Amino acid sequence: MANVITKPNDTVLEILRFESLPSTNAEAAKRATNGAAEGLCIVAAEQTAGRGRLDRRWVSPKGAGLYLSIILRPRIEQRFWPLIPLMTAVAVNDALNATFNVRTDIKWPNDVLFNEKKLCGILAESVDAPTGRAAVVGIGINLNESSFPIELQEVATSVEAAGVTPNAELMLSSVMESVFRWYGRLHDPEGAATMIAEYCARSSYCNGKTIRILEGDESFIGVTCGLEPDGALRVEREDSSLRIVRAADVEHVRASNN
Ligand code: BT5
Repeated sequence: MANVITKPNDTVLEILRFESLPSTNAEAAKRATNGAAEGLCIVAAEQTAGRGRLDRRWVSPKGAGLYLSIILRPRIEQRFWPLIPLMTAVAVNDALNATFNVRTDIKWPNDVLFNEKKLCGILAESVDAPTGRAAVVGIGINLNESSFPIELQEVATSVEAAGVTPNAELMLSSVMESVFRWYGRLHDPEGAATMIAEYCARSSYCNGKTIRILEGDESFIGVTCGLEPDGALRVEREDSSLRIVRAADVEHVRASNN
């Protein structure tokens, strides 16, 4: 695939709103398959089957969160497509900071955390359509915690809990503006390297963090030492060997010096 064909400056953004959907990602993927253009954004007030990674569930009650999915048709090399969810996490991080003064961390690969709890989850999926390959980027941002089930209370947080009166419309426009600004930068000649640097400037997980990595049935502890050019996490194990982690869950291991 060619490096960069055009910069996506002229993308037309369109928002389609639904009262209820099983999943905005599923709806966006269906429309991408049917040829929907880049820039279409599906928003639902609730999701009845919100999806996380690895078929996990995203709790999406009515009025408690912003649930949206954006169709992208990236003109970057295929090997850099894994940077799209990382780019989205940077964009959400910046939108929360600029519009609401909420400062967040990014847990690799793409959980947006406030006070070490998850405020936003991101799910990027690729869709092979007759009109070419598309990416669907799903973003779930908790606005309040009024309907959190008990199992989320310790691990999740919300914009409201961060001290801000949540305004879903302002959040939506701010997130979309930020996503397309960073998406444009990803298409710059040095866009992939810029993305890695900007991600690491916002994520405490990139360097020097002791973490447990859960990769399928395997689990090991190591210290992070940067990202590969495609966003994979470099982890040094206790025996000093280096592991490149591409698809895994990560947990912070609290050590006295970390
Ligand atoms: C994610 O998966 O974090 C990706 C979530 C993406 C959700 C958006 S909403 C719009 C779009 N449409 C969809 O159908 N999905 C996307 P993962 O890293 O696998 O995390 C899932 C885990 O997060 C679950 O197993 C729970 O432990 C936890 N979780 C579920 N709902 C949550 C919530 N509302 N807030 C915080 N954590 C949650």
